[in-house]
Amino acid sequence: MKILNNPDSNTWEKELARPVHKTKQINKIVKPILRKVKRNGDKALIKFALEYDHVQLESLLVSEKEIKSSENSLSKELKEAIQVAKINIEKFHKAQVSEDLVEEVMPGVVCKRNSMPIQKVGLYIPGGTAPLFSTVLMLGIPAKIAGCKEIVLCTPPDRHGEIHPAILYTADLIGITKIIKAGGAQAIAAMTFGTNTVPKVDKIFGPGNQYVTAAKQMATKYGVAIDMPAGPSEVLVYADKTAVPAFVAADLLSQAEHGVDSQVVLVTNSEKFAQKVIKEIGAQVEELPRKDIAVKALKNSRAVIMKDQVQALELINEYAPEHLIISVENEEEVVNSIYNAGSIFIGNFTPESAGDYASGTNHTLPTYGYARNYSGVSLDSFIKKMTYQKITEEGIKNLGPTIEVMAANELLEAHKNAVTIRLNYLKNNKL
Ligand code: HSO
Ligand code: ZN
Repeated sequence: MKILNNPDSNTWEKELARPVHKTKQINKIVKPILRKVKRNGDKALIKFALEYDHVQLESLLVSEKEIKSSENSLSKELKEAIQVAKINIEKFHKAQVSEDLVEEVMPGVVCKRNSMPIQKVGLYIPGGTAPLFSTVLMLGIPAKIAGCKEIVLCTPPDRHGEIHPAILYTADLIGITKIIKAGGAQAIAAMTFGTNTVPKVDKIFGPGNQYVTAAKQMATKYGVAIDMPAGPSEVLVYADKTAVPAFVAADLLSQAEHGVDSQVVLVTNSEKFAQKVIKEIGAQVEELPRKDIAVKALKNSRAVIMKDQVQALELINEYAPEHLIISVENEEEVVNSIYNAGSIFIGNFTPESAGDYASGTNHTLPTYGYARNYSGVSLDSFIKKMTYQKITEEGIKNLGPTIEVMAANELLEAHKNAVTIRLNYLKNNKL
């Protein structure tokens, strides 16, 4: 972990740059995958499963029997933990349901706004080295609360053609039954274009590797929405001497273990504290099963010593971390000064893992500095707002002249006429 000592603000961008991806090369691989799935549907998915997941699939759709038997493969302890997490995530996301609104803006002119669920959504759950069943909760629960009509979940099979039982159990627990054995860019393509087995969806959610991310970007060209441009996990910890170095080290490592391209950052006002954290990281990382990944991620990572608090906060807001842990004496003042972060974790006893799994907030958050202009996934991500209006005779008399003047001045006579014809009718009682 490189130490930066009071870096000048014009070096921040360069010194804290996230690892870059070779998007051109990736797009070159992903484009033909989309094309093949569009053309050959299920057949292409089965072929890609053989090529990338090394399995000959009999069926793309996970059977009811497979779903039900997942329960027997999990410990009671894990099932109970998933249930507790589910309850908390449900509580926090149900609290996000907002009232429809109605406003009579002038006599006889009533405007309304309602929430409507996005009808068909696709959830992508990556396979690979960690079975992210927690992401099934984070995406499936708000989709259910929103009332999405069709929810399809795509996740890659293992070499035996099986899906991790915790993913199946969690999906079943929240009532998702359409689970497809498809991973990578081909899964995104299937949900974009539709195949015999996979429905075409309106919006695609979920994390994934660079190929998945590239495919999601391409999906937007075909009228499919996506949750956000996703990148590798990251955390920034802002800590002073009131923080516990071992806790800070553990939090930094918790994101470093996600992937070699993850980035973790410590910002602190004391070099002595930074040294203590670095020493702790050295000790704790040795014990981790994913040590190799974490060590590589730490190479992209920085400890920034910032004596001046105003500058430190400026740096944090400019970096716009996906996760921000604030463990300082004047926590309230600091929390209130942050305007760019995906999700904030406050105090010594709030590890980021809490939000990753079970406290209730969503863990699908903007990375790569997108916290400047994107929110994390929430109930709103599964909803669109529709507006309505009803104008009475009195209403059109009240509002009509305003519309007529505006339309005439935009030189749009037909617009004006749509009002004038009605006002004349009301005046003369005939057309
Ligand atoms: N920190 C990850 C979410 C996650 N962590 C899932 C563990 N499991 C993305 O923000
Ligand atoms: Zn995590």
